[in-house]
Amino acid sequence: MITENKVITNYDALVKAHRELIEKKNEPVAESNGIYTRYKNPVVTAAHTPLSWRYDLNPETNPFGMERIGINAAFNAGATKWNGKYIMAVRVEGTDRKSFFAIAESPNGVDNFEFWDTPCVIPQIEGNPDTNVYDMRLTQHEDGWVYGVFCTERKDPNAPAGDTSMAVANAGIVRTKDLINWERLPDLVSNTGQQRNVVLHPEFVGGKYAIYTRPQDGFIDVGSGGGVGLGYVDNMETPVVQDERIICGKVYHTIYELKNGLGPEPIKTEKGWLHMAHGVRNTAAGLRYTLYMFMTDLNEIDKVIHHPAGYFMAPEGEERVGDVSNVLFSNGWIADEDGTVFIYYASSDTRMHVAVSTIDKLVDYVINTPEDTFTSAGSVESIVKQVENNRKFL
Ligand code: M1P
Repeated sequence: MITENKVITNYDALVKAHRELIEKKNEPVAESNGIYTRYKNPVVTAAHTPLSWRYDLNPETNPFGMERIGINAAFNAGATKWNGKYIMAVRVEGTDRKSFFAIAESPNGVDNFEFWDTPCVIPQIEGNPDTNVYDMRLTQHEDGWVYGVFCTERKDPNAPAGDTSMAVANAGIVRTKDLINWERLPDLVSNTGQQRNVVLHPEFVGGKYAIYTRPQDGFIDVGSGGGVGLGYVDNMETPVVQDERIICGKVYHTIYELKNGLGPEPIKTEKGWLHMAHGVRNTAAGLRYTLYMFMTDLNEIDKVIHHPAGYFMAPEGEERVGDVSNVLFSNGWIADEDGTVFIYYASSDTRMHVAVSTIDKLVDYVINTPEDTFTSAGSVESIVKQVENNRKFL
């Protein structure tokens, strides 16, 4: 079982397959709606994680060349451009159900994503360790730090004896200057219940940090909470949210009727702040998560000025199936200097994909797509109006 180079026997084959996967060229698929272009292959999967995370390479302690630490999924990644590279802070989930963060980088944003050597080491809050962490949003703030805001999950201290599933979700916060050394700050303090999908705005607003929230009554159900909220924090060392209010709420019979949550940090454009969020509706087959967009005013960031009807992206084909099927979720995108936007999205809580658009296209989409009228008659009216306008072009 011992090869000449003294590593497990199947190592060379594993390395070859791993390199082929990472270096596989990605290509755009035929554009369907003119708004964005999906790429064919997932950009990061569990199989992209380094072999050294998974295999003990010592033939004496691993004579059968077995995988020792299993990785289940790689999804819900934050993203940013860093030293000219396209960076994702990926939510990697082990077979032990625990998620953690790991940085993967690509030279071009669409393929060749390779994980850094080791996962991110996130310092713990003394006396209150995280049980599980996930869905980091990266924000390069104008204060000079890169912040990572993520969900920290712990067992609910009020769970009745014997209940081993009740949990509490809140926003954990770290910051870094190199994406390697992370400083842990206190968890967010808000007065509106549990929090998930919390995102830091990249600029100061009136001298304060602005933070998008998603208050919820329970761990899964948002209850009377819910909606994309916005509040303000004086300093990140004592992150107490003030003046939190909902700027984009749940609405009956929409794709965000059950819950919603902001995706990545917003992109600043000449026309306003571009936002992407996920909306959740109920169906006979369970929850369906799709992505939608809206725009807020450049100065009054709590004012939604454009909100196209319906979803922007929904699960298609193989994206529809995974650990939690019928889910698209995005918490990372990168806007390049030339206006190209790389939209990183996860499908069904399993793997990462990319779709590419431009700021001009997304702004046009957000401003010129008809808004929701919230009734079937209103939807028909929007179509009839477009047909009438089209007559002179036919
Ligand atoms: O399973 C779908 C998503 O569910 C949660 O999102 P939300 O709080 O909006 O329901 C998160 O756990 C997310 O990670 C997951 O992708």
